[in-house]
Amino acid sequence: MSEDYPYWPDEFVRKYREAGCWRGETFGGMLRERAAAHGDRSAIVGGEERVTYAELDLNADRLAAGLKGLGIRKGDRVVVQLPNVPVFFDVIFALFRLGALPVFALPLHRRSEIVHIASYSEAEAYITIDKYAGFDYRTLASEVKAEVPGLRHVLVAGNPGDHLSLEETYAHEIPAIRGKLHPLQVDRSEGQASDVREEQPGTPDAGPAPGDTAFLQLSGGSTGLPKLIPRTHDDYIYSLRRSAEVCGLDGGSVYLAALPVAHNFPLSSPGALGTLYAGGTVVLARSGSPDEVFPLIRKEKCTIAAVVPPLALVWLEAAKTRGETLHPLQVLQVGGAKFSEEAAKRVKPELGCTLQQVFGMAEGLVNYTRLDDAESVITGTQGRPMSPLDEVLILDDEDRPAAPGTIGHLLTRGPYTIRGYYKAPEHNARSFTPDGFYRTGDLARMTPEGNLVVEGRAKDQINRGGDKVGTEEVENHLLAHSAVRDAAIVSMPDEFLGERSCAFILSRDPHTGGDELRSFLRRRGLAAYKIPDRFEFIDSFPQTGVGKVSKKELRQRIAALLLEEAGVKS
Ligand code: OOB
Repeated sequence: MSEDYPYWPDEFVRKYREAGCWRGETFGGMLRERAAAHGDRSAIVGGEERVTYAELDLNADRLAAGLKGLGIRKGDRVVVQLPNVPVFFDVIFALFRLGALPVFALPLHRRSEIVHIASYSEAEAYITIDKYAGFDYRTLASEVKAEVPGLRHVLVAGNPGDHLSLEETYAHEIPAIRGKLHPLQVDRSEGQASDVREEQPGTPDAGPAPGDTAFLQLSGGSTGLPKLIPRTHDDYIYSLRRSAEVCGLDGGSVYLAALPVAHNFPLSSPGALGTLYAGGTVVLARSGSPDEVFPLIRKEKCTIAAVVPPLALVWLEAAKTRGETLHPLQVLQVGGAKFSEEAAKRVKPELGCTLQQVFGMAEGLVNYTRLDDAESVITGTQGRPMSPLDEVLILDDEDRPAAPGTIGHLLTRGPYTIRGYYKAPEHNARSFTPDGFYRTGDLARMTPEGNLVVEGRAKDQINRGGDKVGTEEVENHLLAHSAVRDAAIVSMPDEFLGERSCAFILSRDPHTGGDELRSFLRRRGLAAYKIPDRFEFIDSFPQTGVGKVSKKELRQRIAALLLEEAGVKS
């Protein structure tokens, strides 16, 4: 395994295989098997489109053949920035079959983020859509292409403008490959099953092996720029299978994707991919708006949906105003950020479905409250690890075990938690212990029954209702402004989003205000959710004992100011 993609040591590989976590499956093989078992069943529903398993399987082959024709090969990275449209699944399964790696971007990402991930991953191609939610991705793609010379192809779903048409890339004929893909063929050289495609007799064109990296996810970021998270077929498929079990999914399940499907939560917890693994149907919503989602739940008879806490609040308010429940929805998953206990208690009586709290991370570990847990566990905790092989530690500041039940740093290791970020050895040395535990940066405590309660965060990140903002990334952008001598971004409490961001600025120029800095960040192509919600101009930063900026004190300052302002208003 290349050093760019840190992998588990042999003893753990053996352990996870022997325990039956890693079964040698690949995504290409998984889809082929599902299409063979129930080809006529709906796999994806989006707008007026309904795609069966057999169609998805065929589309993936046709697109894989077309992408191969463009020169995209096993191991190549391809930035995928698509919203909740059925073609997202054609694209990712086509890339999985080729063994090329989707690098998942979110629809809200803009030039700064896409340029960063395309250059960091040395991507060959960028696949996006023409327009969506009022934004023209073709213009963004042109800007990105101009800044990232290595990017050879831009493919656009819909009207491609100056770029390549994604639709026209699908091969009309699949060169003698259908029926010849053996989903679980044993690759004797490595003793693992692999996804082998024989294109011409005698010229085997091997797909990825189960231990290969399947894709790269973006981390929330804390220090420096966001890192890329390499997930293998083996580890991710295990997380899907186990998530589907914990969430009781089967062939009759209908999953409503109201969050952007490229994010790890709606993708895999159990998300769209877990639903496909279980043979169910994925219904794609364009937004989380109750006007769209409530009728869609009824029409498609959705059984499970996933939201972030602010969206849960919107749904609760809308249900109250309309005098409706979410019937026939059975399970509402809430995760990505802390869900307040008061709001959690309202879900069952007001929405008529079971709440499941989900505390996960793109790096791996996912905790769920179980559907049959006591109500106090469901509303008062963030659940427990999904796998019996997940190892969880709660440590004090000196890396010693914290006293039982007290708050400490959460670390984890397990069969679907990465051992390191892609191409980031220095960062990995800080984010992982020598024996491979990932330092989540979360502060948590464990209840006597073994459930986790998230109590805060040690990492320098802001969780804006589930959208993660690495403060250093934004501070560096601000430092590029001539009027900014120094910048420190901290979270401030917010009733709706949980947290918003406040930038404290040491200014060189009293005439430069928040509006100018806001539009400066926008011009630099930063995603809107990363732009500070508030700017405070001060003369000096409070310091810690060792002379670092005391973000703790800045947080206290802005919280006090907010209270004062609220007092003045009321
Ligand atoms: C999910 O993944 P990421 O990578 O966007 O963010 C992970 C971080 C966690 O380290 C934690 O700080 C926070 O998001 N978080 C929560 C939470 N769920 C995530 N904090 C409090 N309560 C929760 N329930 O956000 C993610 C990935 C898979 C499943 C669910 C969420």
